[in-house]
Amino acid sequence: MNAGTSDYRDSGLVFPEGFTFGSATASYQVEGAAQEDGRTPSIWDTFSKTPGKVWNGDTGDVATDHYHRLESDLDLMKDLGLGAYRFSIAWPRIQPQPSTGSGAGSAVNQAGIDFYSRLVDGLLERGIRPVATLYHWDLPQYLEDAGGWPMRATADAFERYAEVMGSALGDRVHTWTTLNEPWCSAYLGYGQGGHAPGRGEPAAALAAVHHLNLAHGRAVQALRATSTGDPDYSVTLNFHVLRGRGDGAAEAMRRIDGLANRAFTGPMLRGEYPVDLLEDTASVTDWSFVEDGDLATIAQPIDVLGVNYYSTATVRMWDGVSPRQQNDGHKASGDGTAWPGSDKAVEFVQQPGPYTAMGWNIAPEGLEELLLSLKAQFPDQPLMVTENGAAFDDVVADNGSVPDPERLDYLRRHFTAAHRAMEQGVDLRGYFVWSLLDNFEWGYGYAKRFGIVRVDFDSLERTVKDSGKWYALLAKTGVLPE
Ligand code: IFM
Repeated sequence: MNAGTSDYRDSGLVFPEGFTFGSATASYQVEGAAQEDGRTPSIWDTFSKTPGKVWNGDTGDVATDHYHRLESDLDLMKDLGLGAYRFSIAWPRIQPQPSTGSGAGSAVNQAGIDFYSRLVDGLLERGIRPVATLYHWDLPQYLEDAGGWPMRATADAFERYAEVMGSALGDRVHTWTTLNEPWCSAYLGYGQGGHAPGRGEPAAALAAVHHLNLAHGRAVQALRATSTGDPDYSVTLNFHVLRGRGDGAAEAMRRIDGLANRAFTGPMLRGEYPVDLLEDTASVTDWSFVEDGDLATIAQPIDVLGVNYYSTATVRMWDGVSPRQQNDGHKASGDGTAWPGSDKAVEFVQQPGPYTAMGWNIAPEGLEELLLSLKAQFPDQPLMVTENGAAFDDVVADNGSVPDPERLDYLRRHFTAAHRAMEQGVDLRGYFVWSLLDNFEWGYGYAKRFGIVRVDFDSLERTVKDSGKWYALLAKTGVLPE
């Protein structure tokens, strides 16, 4: 027992009865079977097959082959003692073709529904709660061809998709999550261009922000109307925990907090866009895509707010002369910016280490700080850590085991941070480790491994890493292991 050390390396901490220990994945990152059972391309199929967009030309065509290994992956989750599994649904498996224009929306692909129905049933049979995300970035390509998230019609289509999923699985899903990290979808997809669909259009990125927010609100309404069970409703945001440097540090932090965090929490949890965000972006857009009634639609009550946290970011006002630093943790691509309206004002400076294999700094205190800050801002909103984890370059030992002490240490320190926040009154309901499996890490392909279970991408064989064994002990006992 080593409670209370300043480096967050505690053990013996007891998590409350009912605390959810889970793990997470996402459809395009693990499923494979990209052309099977009626699925059509998503923007990530198109993007990953565009030369130069993803390291090594990797694609999600096979990924971890989870689609075909469903039963054994479910058994693996049970062996790990998971209380919940957070997965996402591939929209192009459910509605593979554009609407015929009849007004009824796209035809539903029963094979797609059947796959997720088998997944949900398999989880329930094993005593694992299904936490289903509707959108983890795999937009049907036909919707992007019609303009994508900058278009209001995409939010309309999302509402119809949510109705389909609520009707199909709303009797059994424990928690519905509308969107995963809309920040990435909007700013990396349409502003910076390092994510699909790879567009570098700052005004389109802000329109995408709004239509993703609108899609969230519409989807909560649609899921509520169609789910016959008693699911919880949520959304997952990737919060930016900021540090400031130099003169004007507070201004730099305010600007980035507005774009990264409050652009989503404002409408979703307060029913308004922050005035300073509208001012900061006035040279990029007039926000005329926000229509009467949208904000009320977006601000649907949710049962739990999903929090993804990996590291902090350090910003300062750019002097306009020195080479502008862009260490915001996201693989740059082209001339686009993830920070419309502030790209000429703020720079992201290199942070102190240590770092993970992504180059992200390890800062467990940032998680404690984030959870406390969310409690201060939204006192009645229960929270769930829906992603936390680390990529490291794992080495397989001669005996076939995968010792990954750095990942284990990372997890220990972040669980300690979460526990400390709970001791200070944060209503944290659970924690999902990213990720269950090594998988397709977007622009980095298969080069970055986040799994607590190793996947050999030749044989597709799974091996539980030491961090996975450690996590299984935590999940089964509720006590932070030695
Ligand atoms: O792999 C991603 C995931 O899809 C979304 N959140 C961050 C993870 C690590 O980059």
